[in-house]
Amino acid sequence: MTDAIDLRSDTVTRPTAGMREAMFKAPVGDDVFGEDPSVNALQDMAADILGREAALFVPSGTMANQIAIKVQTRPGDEVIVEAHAHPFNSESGAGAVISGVQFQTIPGRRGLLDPDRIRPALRPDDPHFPPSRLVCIENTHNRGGGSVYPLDCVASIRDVCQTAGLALHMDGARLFNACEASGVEPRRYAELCDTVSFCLSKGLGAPVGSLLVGDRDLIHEARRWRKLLGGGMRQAGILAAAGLYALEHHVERLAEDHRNAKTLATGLASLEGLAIDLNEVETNIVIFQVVRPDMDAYSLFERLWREGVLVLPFGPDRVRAVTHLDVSPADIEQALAVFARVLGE
Ligand code: TLP
Repeated sequence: MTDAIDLRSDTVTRPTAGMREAMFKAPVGDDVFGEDPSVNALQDMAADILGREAALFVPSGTMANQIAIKVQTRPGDEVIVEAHAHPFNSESGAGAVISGVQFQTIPGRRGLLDPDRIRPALRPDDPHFPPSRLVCIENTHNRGGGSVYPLDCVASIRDVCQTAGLALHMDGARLFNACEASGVEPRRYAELCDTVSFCLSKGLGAPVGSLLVGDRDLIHEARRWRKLLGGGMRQAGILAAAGLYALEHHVERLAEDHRNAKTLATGLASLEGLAIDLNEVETNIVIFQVVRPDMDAYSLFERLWREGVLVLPFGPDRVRAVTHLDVSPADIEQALAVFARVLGE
């Protein structure tokens, strides 16, 4: 459906002409030998933006999260996450397969963990229990509706981790959305975490790739695990060039996506049969409820699909719509007209 208004995810963006040109011209080498100048430049830039020693370019956000878990745990350890966290729910059980860890989930508010609920969840040093080793937080939180972690909340989580000797990983797949919305610089979040991952292939508009950022020794170890998992890429500079372009050209424009999300949410709120709290729309993710006896998330999704508006059911009565680089204000108006038509039927 090439003419559709695709609000399923910000992963669907296609590289712009400028990005394709940068990819075309990219100097390349063999990155498994550490010789790809574009990959090295991207890793340096990522480390610099986040104010950390080193960064590693990996094929996906999933691999970044899983390597972060791998290098900061031992088999049998426990990883504490919010109940709707991506690594627990949407990474094919990789934590169990790759790292042999188990997850302890804590319900959060819109996906955000409350530091006061982490403390009692920590395991005492007792042979019955798995050692608590790592906390993973998600910023923005996907299933929480693009919610943003306040910096002081991350600082409090950091304090809990430090006191108990746990590491802290931030799944920042949409870190730059969080920063745009909160006005917090990426490095302020990053200085509180042991590792941070972020994706180039979501709102930033690159076709492929994520970064894992942290201390030099940890990233050195991460490089070995990337190879072991089959993520060692050769002339990956073609992809890294897209990432460099994205970091240079597509960060500030995320504000546009956030404005479009607000417009979409405001329009949806005025439609009979949908429920949404506008205060909860902080970034580019809009999650709303279908509250009609004759329709659920799946039937609404199907009707919209037939009319060329693509969204994602997130459960029987919840739907997600995500704004991004390939969605204009005019697309939002058009999508709202389709929603009104479909709901009025
Ligand atoms: N999320 C995808 C789907 O898996 C749901 C999406 O469309 O939002 N962390 C977070 C918070 C994510 O939202 C995602 C992808 C990932 C990690 C994984 O990234 P990829 O898809 O690059 O492995």
